[in-house]
Amino acid sequence: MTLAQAPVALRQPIDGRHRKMFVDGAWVDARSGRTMETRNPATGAVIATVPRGDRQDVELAVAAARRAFDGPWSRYKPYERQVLLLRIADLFEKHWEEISRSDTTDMGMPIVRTLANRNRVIGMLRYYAGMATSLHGETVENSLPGEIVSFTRKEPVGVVGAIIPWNAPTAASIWKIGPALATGCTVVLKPSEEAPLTPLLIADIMNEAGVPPGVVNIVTGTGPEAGAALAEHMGVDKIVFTGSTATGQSIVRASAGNLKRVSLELGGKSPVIVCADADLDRVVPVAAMSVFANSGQICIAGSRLFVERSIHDEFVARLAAYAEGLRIGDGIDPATEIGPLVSEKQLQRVASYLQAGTAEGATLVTGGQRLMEGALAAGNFVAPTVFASVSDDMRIAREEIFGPVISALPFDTLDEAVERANNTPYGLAAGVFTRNVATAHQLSRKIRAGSVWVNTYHAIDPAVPFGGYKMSGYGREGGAEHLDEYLNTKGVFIKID
Ligand code: TXE
Repeated sequence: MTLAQAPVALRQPIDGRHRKMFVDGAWVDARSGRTMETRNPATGAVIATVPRGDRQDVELAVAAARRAFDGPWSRYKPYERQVLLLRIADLFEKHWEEISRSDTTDMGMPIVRTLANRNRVIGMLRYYAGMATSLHGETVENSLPGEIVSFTRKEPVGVVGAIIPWNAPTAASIWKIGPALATGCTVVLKPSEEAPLTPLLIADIMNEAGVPPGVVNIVTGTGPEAGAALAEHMGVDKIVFTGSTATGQSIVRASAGNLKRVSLELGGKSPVIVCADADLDRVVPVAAMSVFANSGQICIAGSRLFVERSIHDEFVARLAAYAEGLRIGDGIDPATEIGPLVSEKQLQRVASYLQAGTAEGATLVTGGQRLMEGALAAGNFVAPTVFASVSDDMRIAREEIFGPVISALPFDTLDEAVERANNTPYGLAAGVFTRNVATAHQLSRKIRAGSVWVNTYHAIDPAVPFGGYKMSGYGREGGAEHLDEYLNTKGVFIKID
């Protein structure tokens, strides 16, 4: 058994504001020499430049990943991969504050939230570490003539291309890199151009932990350049993607060249159903934060809020009061509950939905505008917004906004609520609030979504599969199914008579 190489402490070289990307165990610039800027969305300030990698850089990274996969990494035993993952988890613990600050300054998520994600992310790493030594095939009884032993083997799929969004860079990176390391795959990860800095910090940690060169590569660049090159690449065996449904569709098309495996975690328009018997004191904050957390930039945002008609008006009034009490500002301030949107582009997108809501006849109960007072004017801040009198056919009730906008929709019967909740091309998540255990069971069965939360929201655990129905994607992250996404099953027959 070759022991995992000893940890090295090699910190990423930072030249002024410039960072490099990580390919084949080295910090490099794009072959073209081009760079791109990343900004702090709370202040508008450019905080760093990173390489604008493209097809040539993807080529080099995939080649490095292939060499590592075929070479030294293939000799790592499950136990050694486990040790490595546990070491990475320990280093995440050590560097957690730095990681949290990086996410907050690069994409705006409040520091209270980035810090609080610690156990979830480190828990994922330790879960994958545990799974690394639990991978196994099966012996299978066959009906063939003669004596033939048959069994299955689980083998790593190979080089994994991971394309991630900006709304949760740390968790998204680990949900891709963790299972790859556990199963013996190698990775080329392309962060979002809106938030590339934490994935580069994660490369630093991988390096510090002693991950061999070429096993984890980070190529920064844009979607149409670096992302598309990765999705099309004939040397990539699998693409794992989190992002918009439209980009997911283009990735599926791009993957056809070599029929690489694809798993997709895409957008959502998740329903939250509040029954009249629910405990409103508890439900209002949960329903509000199911959307407003991370300023609505969450794939599982419960943005269609179905409220039983008898409590609708009171619920909406309480929700608006809660929204108005939230502290909005630069996420680096520990008192901030709501940070900015990630970019000017996202701000424009959300603003267009705010206009559409009013234009299509919804009632604006609170919010509805960009915040421009004092220091907020420099950033991309939008007031937490509640629309009432929304009908199912309005754009704000149908399309993913990815902003702090709740559409409240009254309902009369549970059957009607379920039918309307399911009347969407998406199926990522749903929430149900009720004190009736039969209702809880019935609705959690009938809702067509990959996760259903009853009397809670946002519960995500590394041991429980997470992913979409319908146009929210396919494949699961979390649980044993997650590792299967990174494994091929081989059938072996050995004639012994
Ligand atoms: O997403 P994209 P964007 C939704 C959300 C948001 C909208 C647009 O509604 O408002 O998408 O955000 C890379 N080939 N979600 O433009 O384009 C891109 O560089 C290969 C929901 O940021 O999906 C980035 O790394 N890759 C979502 C990643 O894809 C391509 C999270 C995601 O970008 C590519 C993010 C291409 N042709 C946005 N084009 C969620 N489900 O959580 C882009 N990329």
